[in-house]
Amino acid sequence: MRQHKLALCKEHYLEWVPEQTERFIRKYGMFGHDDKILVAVSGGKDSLSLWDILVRLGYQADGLYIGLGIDAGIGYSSESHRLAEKFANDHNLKLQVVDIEKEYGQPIPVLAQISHRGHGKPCAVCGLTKRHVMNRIARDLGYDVLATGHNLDDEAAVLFGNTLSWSVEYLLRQGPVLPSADGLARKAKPLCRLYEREMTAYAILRGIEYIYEECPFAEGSTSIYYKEVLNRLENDRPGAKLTFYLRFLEARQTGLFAESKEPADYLHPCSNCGQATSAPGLCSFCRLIEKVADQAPLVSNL
Ligand code: Q46
Ligand code: ZN
Repeated sequence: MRQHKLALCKEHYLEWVPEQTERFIRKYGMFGHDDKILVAVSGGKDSLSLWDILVRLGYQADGLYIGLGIDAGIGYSSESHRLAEKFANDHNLKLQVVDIEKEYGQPIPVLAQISHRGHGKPCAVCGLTKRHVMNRIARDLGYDVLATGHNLDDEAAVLFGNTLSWSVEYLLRQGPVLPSADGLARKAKPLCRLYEREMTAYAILRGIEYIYEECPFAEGSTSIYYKEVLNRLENDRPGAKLTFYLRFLEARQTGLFAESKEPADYLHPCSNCGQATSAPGLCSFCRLIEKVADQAPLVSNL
């Protein structure tokens, strides 16, 4: 690990990653051993490794798998579901499963087609749906905190995008932990300071079976492009990515965006599901589902 000027053998590496994670959990006040944690698992290396690490650290962590219904010729969702179930069974852990098609009538690609009238990628609708479901399950089943496997590369790419456009509203919401607000669970990203490469090494060394393929719709995305740009920078200046992220957190803490509105100032509960939304009335997810219901007769032709 050039950025830390550190080289470890397998045995010590597998101790180092959980130790670092525990340090970040405490440093950012993410959760404690009495909290009930729901880990969002996609079947990928980061989320399964996070679940593995939390359990090894003695936290009470259940998993949540959301079946998106994305096949794209490679059976992406069914394979990721199989791996999430396998991990849960092998470790005797509880996995909550939500199947979008069963719950909302259509899989993500169809919901997206309805929403976009057939144009564009499904990612916006997918992200919106995942956020809604994660919040709903965490709240309805009494979890204190929702943990996601975002690593440093993910966080730095989002930060890079938000900084390029100076999206203060989004910058304000980015951090290792987001406190709970009305209808929204507390969110934590315990891997936010670990490089993607470090997480891949952890998953492989721990023998975790995970889905190697990215979601087929991720191809060509802006976030992958930003990750490539940041990797070039990191290659020339080891540690650049980490410094970029950490300096942002420091700047935020010292009130760089102090004059901006705090999110709590402009959030209202959705009149249907109760989750926080920026506009009065229905949240974006409930508006989407309303639209899907209106167009139900047309859907069978898609
Ligand atoms: S948003 Fe888009 Fe991802 Fe959903 S459709 Fe696939 S790439 S899974 S993180
Ligand atoms: Zn709603």
